[in-house]
Amino acid sequence: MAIPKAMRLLGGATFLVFLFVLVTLYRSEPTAIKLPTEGIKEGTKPKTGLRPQGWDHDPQLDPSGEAPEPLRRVNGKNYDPDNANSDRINATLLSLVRNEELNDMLQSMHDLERTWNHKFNYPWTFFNDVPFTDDFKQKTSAATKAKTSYHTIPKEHWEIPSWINKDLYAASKQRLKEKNVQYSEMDSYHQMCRWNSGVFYQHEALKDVQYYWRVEPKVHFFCGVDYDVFGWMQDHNKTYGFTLTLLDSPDSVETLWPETLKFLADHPEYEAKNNAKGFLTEEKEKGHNQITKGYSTCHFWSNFEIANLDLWRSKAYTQYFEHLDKAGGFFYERWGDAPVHSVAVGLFEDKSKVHWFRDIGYQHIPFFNCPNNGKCSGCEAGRFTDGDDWLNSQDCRAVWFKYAGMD
Ligand SMILES: Nc1nc2c(ncn2[C@@H]2O[C@H](COP(=O)(O)OP(=O)(O)OP(=O)(O)O)[C@@H](O)[C@H]2O)c(=O)[nH]1
Ligand SMILES: [Mg+2]
Repeated sequence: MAIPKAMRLLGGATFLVFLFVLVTLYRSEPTAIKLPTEGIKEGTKPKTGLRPQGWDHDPQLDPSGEAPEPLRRVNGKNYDPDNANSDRINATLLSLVRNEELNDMLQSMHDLERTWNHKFNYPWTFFNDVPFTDDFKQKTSAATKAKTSYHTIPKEHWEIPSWINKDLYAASKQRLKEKNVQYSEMDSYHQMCRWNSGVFYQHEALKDVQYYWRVEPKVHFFCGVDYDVFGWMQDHNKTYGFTLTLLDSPDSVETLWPETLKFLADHPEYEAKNNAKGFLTEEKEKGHNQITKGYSTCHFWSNFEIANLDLWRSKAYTQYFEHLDKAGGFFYERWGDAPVHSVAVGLFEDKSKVHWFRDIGYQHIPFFNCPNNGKCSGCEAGRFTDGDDWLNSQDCRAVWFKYAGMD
C-alpha cells in the first residue's frame, strides 16, 4: 500500500529534527562543575593548589559554629575558681614543659585563658623531668585564676628502659640521622615521646583525673569557646578530641605497624567493631605504606589532645604500650606519641567516640586549625599552614573525614 505524500513529508521532517538534536548534543561542551563558593570570603582562599585529594576547598572555609548541644555554659558562679561545688568535671589542662620554656608556656596559657579557661577555670597540671623553678611556678600561677600544680617526673618514668641495647640505640640514631628523621639524635626527644605515649597517666598526680587537655608551650588559640569542653566530651560520650591530622616521617615508624599487627594477632578481641582502620592504612602519600609495611602515617597531631584517661588505662592500651615498649621502637626508631596514640585510637576505639574540634582555633608551628566563625581573630579561616607550600601535602584530614565523618 502506498504511503500518502503528507505522511512521507512528516516522517522526513521528524528524521531531520532527530538528526539535529543528536548532532547538537554531541557537539555541546560538557557543563563545568561549579565549586561551592558560598561563605568563602575573598582573601581567605588557601594560597596553594596542593589541597588534599577529593577536596575543592578546605572545609574550614565553610561557616561553622559551636559543637552540637547539649552545651554546658557559665551561669552565675557555677564555674568560679573558688567554688567548691562548681560544675567543673574531673579534668585538667596538662603540660610537659621545661623551665627554659617559661615564656612560651605563658604565651600558650594567655591564649587559652583568654579564649576559654578564664570562664571555666580548669586547673593546670605541669610536669617536668627536673624540678620547676620558683620563677616558673610564680609566673605560671599568676597567669590563671585556676589552681596550678607542679610535678617532677619520677626517674623510673623518664629514664631509658634497662632493656634498651645502648649499642643498637647508638647505631639506630646514626641511621635515622642519615635519613633526616628530625630530632632522632636527641635522647630527650625519644624519652618525651615514650612518656607522652604510655607513661604520663601513671603519675600520682593523674591517678584520679578523668579527662585532660594537652597544651604545649608556644601554641596559639584564636577563637572564643563558650562551653565547657570537658563537659561536652562527657555528655557526648567522646573519648578523644583533636584539631589536626597529618602525615609522619615513615622512617620514624618503620616497624610500628608490623609490631601492631603482631599484637593484634595475639589480641584480636581488642579491635573495635566500628574502628577507623582505613585512616591508618589508606595510602595517602606514595611510598609511605611501603616503608611502614602498611601504615599510612596519618595521625592525630597530639600536641593538641583532649582525651579520657580511661582510654590509656584500658587493658587493651596498657598491653599494647607494653608490647611496643618492649619492642624498643621508641629508641631504635623514633616512634612518636602521635602515631602511637593514633594507631591505638584508630584500632581499639569506636570511631564515633573521636571528635574533630573544628571550632577550637589552634596553631602549633607550622600548622593551623582555623574555622570560619565570628568568634575567631588572628587566624585566617581555612589556612592550613603559613610555612612552605609543600607542607599542605602533609594534611591528612580528608582521610579521617572519609572514614569517620566530621563529628
Ligand atoms: N620537661 C621537659 N619537657 C620536654 C622535654 N622534651 C620535650 N618536652 C616538652 O614536650 C613537648 C613536645 O616537645 P617539642 O620539642 O615541642 O616537640 P615537637 O612538638 O615534636 O617539636 P617542635 O615542632 O619543635 O615543637 C613540649 O611541651 C616540650 O616542652 C624534656 O626533655 N623535658
Ligand atoms: Mg612542640
